[in-house]
Amino acid sequence: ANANSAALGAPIAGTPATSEAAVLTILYGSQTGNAKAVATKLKEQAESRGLAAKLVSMSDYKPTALKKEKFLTVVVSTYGEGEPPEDAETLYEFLITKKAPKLDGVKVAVLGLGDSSYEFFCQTAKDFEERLTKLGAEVMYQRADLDVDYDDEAATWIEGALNAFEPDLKAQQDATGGQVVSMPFGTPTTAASQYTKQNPFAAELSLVQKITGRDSTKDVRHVEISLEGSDITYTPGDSLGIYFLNDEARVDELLTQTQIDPNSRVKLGDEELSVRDALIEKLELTQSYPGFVEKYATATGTPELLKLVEDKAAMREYIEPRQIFDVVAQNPAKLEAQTLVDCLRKLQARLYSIASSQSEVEDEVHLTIALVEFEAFGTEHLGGCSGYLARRAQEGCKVKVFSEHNDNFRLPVNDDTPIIMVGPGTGIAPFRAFLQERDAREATGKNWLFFGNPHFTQDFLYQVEIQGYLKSGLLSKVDVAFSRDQAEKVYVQDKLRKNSKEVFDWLEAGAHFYVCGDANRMAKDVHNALIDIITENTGKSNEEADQYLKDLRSANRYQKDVY
Ligand code: 2AM
Repeated sequence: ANANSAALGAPIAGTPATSEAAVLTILYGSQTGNAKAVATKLKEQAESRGLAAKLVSMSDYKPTALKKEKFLTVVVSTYGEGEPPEDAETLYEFLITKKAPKLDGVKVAVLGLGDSSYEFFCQTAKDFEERLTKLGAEVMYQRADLDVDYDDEAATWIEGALNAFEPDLKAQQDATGGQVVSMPFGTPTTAASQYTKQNPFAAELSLVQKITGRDSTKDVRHVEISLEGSDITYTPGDSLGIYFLNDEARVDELLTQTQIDPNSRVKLGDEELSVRDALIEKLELTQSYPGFVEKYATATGTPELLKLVEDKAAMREYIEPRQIFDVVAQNPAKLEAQTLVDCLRKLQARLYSIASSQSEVEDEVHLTIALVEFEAFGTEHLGGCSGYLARRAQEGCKVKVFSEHNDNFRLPVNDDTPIIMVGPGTGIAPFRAFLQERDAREATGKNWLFFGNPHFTQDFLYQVEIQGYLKSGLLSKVDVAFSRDQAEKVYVQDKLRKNSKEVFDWLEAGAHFYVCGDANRMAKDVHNALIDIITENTGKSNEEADQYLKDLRSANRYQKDVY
């Protein structure tokens, strides 16, 4: 629940209501809402010091307004292979065009959010800082690149940055009459819950049901969780964060490999607990990342691991197939309990796109989760959260959850607006939520679903529901791509291309276009199919088609929830 106090309403294109200079402008570019949440905290902290602050999404920001800024902070995440989040793209590119203004006299500070298990960690933040300074801006406070476990460091950075900005900002404010600008921000879409990422709700896990067939190559689970007893609400398009427990058997092996007494007490922040409990409940042990290898290498003095620290490419290759469990198992060494704990980072909640609408399921929340399962070093490996839910958790047990709002993935406000949904694999999840919602609202807008998976008989997720919606007329059209049911692969983008004219007609009629699922290949291929569809139907060039899609995006009519 982080989007509540942020600027959800009218675009405020960079022109403050009162004095231009005496405002701290906070620009954020956020894919999943994390950067937005941190930016919102920065604004609140600034205002609690009596500093005027303005929070603006980069997607609502007129790039030419930059030249009017005096005090600027940028909070931006990095996504995929070092790319900016979508809402940051336009500004990001503008900064290296000839139109970008001189920024002499502008004071900036940049905060990056990222995931150090990716190669281009916080690249977008680095680029923003570099581009802004090239234009003449002066760095007021040192950039920080925050990893997934960012809460504490974000708070420290905010404090440091505000200390740096405060004297000049106060002086300007006094010089210009001392008004504190308060912007009329839009109303939040969902009420804030007392349960958050930091304070999750212990919810009952009601159902975990396999929905792929016996002979499927995949194990996909339909999961139902009860929110009864909490004040958690969600909107279709939102995600649910889940904390999971690590595999006890593997934790015990790890304790043996490091010769640590399971009952040793360790400190984690303000908490004291047994090392075994810490490893099961509180620390990341599946997703490996360079920071761990580096700390573990130093703590154990393992030469082969120390070599990796110098060689980024080798490090990537090493980490890729290994969970943290594997790194330890292959490099066993006697350690103090606290030393091991200090090598690890806090377990991060996993976020899943919600597959239900509260207008249909009330205080339940449904998810569609693929079990991450692979063979490595002669043993079966499971993903942290999906392995917990599919294999270890019992129905009826409690799981800690919170809802995460995502205003970048929303049904049209207008119920008669048509929508096109492209959701292969577990990408179907938010569209099940959309359909439930539109059904409950008796929305009259047409709904078109593109779904894909390997085999019709094994992998048609929610087949009965989808066919029911077709019959009732809620779904106007469904196109399926069962990739391996014939000699040639068929994917959702092929189905889009096959329906080129009609897809284009829907877009021209005002349809919103949604994509959910794999970011690396599928979403890119779907994007390219859209480009082709536009060029084919209009005679536009590729560049013009690209602009057509950019315009769709600015109008919030092209939205992605990809991972
Ligand atoms: P495949 O595994 O048979 O190649 C959900 O994972 C579905 O998405 C599967 O049918 C999978 O096909 C398909 N898929 C794989 N790569 C894709 C891509 N680049 N674009 C669209 N769908 C893809």
